[in-house]
Amino acid sequence: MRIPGMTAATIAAACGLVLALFSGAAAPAAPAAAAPSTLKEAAQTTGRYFGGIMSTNSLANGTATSLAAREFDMITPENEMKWDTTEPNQGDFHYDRGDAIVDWARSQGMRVRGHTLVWYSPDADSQLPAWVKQLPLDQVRAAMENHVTELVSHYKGKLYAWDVVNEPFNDDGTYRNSVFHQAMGRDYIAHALRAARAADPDVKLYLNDYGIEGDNTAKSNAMYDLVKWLKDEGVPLDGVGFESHFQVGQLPHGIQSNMKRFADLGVDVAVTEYDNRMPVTDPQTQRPVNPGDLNQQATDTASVVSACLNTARCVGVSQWAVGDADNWVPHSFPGQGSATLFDVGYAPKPAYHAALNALGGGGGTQPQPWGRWNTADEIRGVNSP
Ligand code: 9MR
Repeated sequence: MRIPGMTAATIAAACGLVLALFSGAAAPAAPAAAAPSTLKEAAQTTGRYFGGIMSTNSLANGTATSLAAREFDMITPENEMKWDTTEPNQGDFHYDRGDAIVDWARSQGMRVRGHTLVWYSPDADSQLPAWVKQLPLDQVRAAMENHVTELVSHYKGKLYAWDVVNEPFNDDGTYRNSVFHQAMGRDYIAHALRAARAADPDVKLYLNDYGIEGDNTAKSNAMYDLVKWLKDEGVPLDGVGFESHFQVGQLPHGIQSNMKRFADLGVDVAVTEYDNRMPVTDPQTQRPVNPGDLNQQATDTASVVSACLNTARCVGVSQWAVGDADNWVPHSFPGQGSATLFDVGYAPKPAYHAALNALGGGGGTQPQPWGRWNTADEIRGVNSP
């Protein structure tokens, strides 16, 4: 029978293909690879990382460091690279705390996000030393560029990324009235990025902020306009970090579409400081919590991870803790806590399994019996990594 449009050669080729497929199907099946059972391994199968933070305190806690090394492949120093630690007095640089975290992370084969070079927050503990805030305005640019140059040079070749400018915006999308903005207007951001690039040609340069995770809010639009302006001006900028400090059941609208519109400007995007808080009665144990909140936290976490997975230029997700025991939320939001993937005893919570499953992994340590409140010691006994 003649098949219209097919020559003898194409028929022969098609038969060969059928034979090849058939013989392939008959060959012994390769053993199925087990699903990765840690966050970092699961993330790696998608070409991404899963990260957390490390602090000087947690570095001395073997449970925290072994859990972090097992689950994370990206580390952000929590406070140890901030201006008050690294240059408490002008020209007086200190790297010991940051170095200890970088050396530990690298010895575990983890990468490091540097955090953060230029940050002013109106909160009292914004970690910008008084001497910077008190400089005559015509000296601010030189001091800022010197700080950036010194830190980026010190860590040159050792970091994956730097949060060069942190939290430049107020919630209404106006620029924060920092000494940097007073001295240079929004140009301070371009100057900081250029100084960072001059000091290390390879490290990824990020802007990082909270409240910019939703699509089309005043603040996310302000960041979008800033990124567009910087790209149009040819200023070096590689990525935007969405901090993602959330409350259970209240994810901002349009996380994924927001990631995509930033990525379409030609930058990487990342979830840099994820946590998801809920009401807790006791700040010490961060219990009791409503089991419904834990399940909602798991659902929210899967949504955040999936938004990243569905965005080609989303490079990874980091949570702002090793676990609940070292997370900032109970200190800053009285009555709130239990915001991370691991409880105060570093046992995995439903949100951990939700993240692992969303990344295509499985297994891992089983969830705790959340119907009753285990003590931290019980959990440690059951789950020490
Ligand atoms: O977790 C950090 C906390 O220990 C510090 O006291 C605080 C200082 O302002 O900074 C916290 O980390 C912040 C991060 O550096 C930037 N984004 C918001 C984080 C939580 O406040």
